[in-house]
Amino acid sequence: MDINEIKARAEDLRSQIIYHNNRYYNEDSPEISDYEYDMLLRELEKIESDYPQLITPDSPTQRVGGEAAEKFSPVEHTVPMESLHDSFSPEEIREFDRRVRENAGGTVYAVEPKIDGLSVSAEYRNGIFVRGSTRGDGRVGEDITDNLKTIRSLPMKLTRPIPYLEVRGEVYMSQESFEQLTRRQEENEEKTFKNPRNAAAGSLRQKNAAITKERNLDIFVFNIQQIDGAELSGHIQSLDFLRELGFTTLPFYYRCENIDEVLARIDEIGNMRGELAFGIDGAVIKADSFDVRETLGSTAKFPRWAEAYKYPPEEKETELLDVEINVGRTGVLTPTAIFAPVTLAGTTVSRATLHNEEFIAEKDIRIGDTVVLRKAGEIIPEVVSVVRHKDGAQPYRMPRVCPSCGSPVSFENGEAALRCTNTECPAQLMRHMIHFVSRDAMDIDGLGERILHDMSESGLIHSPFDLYRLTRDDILSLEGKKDKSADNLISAIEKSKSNDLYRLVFALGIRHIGQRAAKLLADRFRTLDEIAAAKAEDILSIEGYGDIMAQSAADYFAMDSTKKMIEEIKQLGLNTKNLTEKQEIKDNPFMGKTVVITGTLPTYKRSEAQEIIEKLGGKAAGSVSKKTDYVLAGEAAGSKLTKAQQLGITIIDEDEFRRMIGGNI
Ligand code: 0OX
Repeated sequence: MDINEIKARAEDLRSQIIYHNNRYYNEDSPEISDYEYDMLLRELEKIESDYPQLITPDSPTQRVGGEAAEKFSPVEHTVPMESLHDSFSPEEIREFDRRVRENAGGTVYAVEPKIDGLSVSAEYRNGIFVRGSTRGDGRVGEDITDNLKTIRSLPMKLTRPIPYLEVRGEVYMSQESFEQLTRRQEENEEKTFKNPRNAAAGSLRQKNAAITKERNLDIFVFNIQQIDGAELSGHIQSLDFLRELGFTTLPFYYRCENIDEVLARIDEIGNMRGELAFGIDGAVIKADSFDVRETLGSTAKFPRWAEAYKYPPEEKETELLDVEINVGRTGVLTPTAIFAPVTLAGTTVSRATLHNEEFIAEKDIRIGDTVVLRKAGEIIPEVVSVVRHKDGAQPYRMPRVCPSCGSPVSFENGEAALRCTNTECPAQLMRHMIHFVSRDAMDIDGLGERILHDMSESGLIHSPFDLYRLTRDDILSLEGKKDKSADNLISAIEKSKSNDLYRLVFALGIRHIGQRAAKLLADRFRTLDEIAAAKAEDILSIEGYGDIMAQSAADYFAMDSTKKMIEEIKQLGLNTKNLTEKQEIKDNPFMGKTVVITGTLPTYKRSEAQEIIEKLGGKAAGSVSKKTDYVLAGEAAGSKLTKAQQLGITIIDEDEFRRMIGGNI
């Protein structure tokens, strides 16, 4: 390559890296594996080190990592939260050791797993947790105190009132919590996270800490950043000390006398991958002695006393035996690859989703192919590529009829997914039934997939509401059902009639309406009839609702079949009211009034002001019309304010708003 080609390659790498940085740090939705990303960065670093004249000030190699986002207030790190330099081979680790010995003499090393999560800082005064922040770019992070408070494994009070302590740890989501979250998101047709790390990132940087809490995050603490009130001389000693204070430190770490021991431990940790309850993306090797660390110091970006070792993702070849098509609750046909079983990252893999027809065509996947499999984020198996086609194998095409009911299938609204067009499709009914009775929905005990299947086969149920018409004899007519279990089932079904409204709304299985969205609907409109009468714009004014969700809910309730179903629900005696009491409210200027909030208020967040208006019996709407009573306007209020002025609507600012609330809140 001549210098112009090299320059062009560097530019190409830079733009790829910047793009993937954004997908990773800001959108929590990476497109390539960490390993592939590391390889891009490596190649760029190599070019820049061979041709320093090609380094640009905005090159991603010149920055430490993610930039602090604007959602949260900034926290300056007094002690920088440095990142680790990556090694990809034992030779590089030996080089690291050589540099350490040359500059600081011999040292004991600690080798530990590199947890695949997010680095955070937690500060304590007199033993009490006072502030938490993300790493950000290493110098300035984001204040996530409230979010960290929801993590049960982070102590809020230490066993000793150390005057001041700042620790660093890695927040992560366990494999189990990730799988649970993914299952829930899939059931609700919500976007899923690619891997536990992204799920942890997306959950931690939530403005609403209640969401963080639901996500079950955990933390391993691995470093003391600052301390007043204790003297420590080495890493392993400080981990022991942190444990005594009540922290969950790294689950294992090894003391190594020399580099051969270090490499053996790195191998050992590598072999554990896939069997651990948490994801790791490498191992970390650290000089143990704090004196040695001080002697070595840091470069502009990394400490010289620590090094990360990154394992390549495990990949295996196997044969694609078949493609199975499943029909989901909303009729989506999903292709699943069935492989000759292989062991990958500790578990046997024989299935992987092929997503949709587009994915299959892009990789030209055919039955009989030899394919490369790997586990994305160490967990979810995915087809990386096709190695070779079997002789005579034909391109795979998704069926054009539903494999369950034989009805035609079609692509809707330019989506990649194929859907069965038959609303009465038995496979859809099954998925719908399973969702309806599930724990987060109507929570009916004793109705597993098997019995629902039997009920459907014997014609006892054609819709979820047929459950409420079942008699004891109906249930006894099913194979293997005894008196007692029939009684239990009848009473579980009966009990579910008095569920709170949001459960019923969620159970309906409206596209894009998950449990949280269902709860918001029930809280806002209070009865099923009111929800059904709401217009898309009323629904859109609910904080947390976007266009697609609001339109989906409005379309669903506008259907004649839904209207009929609501009558049926009432006839069957299911509760259709929100059972959570609204607070008793005194008469006040917002009672029964419609208020539109626009612009940025000086102190209230929009959601807070909205909540207050609703608590006072008012309605917060999304757009200004003649029916609007007040417009609460803050800074940079735009077209809504102009429209309100044109319509002569009373405009109030935050001060006026506070006066109007008076002693009510
Ligand atoms: C981890 C992890 C991350 C301390 C100073 C530079 C890096 N993800 O598990 N970082 C560090 O060390 C810091 N150790 C770890 N185990």
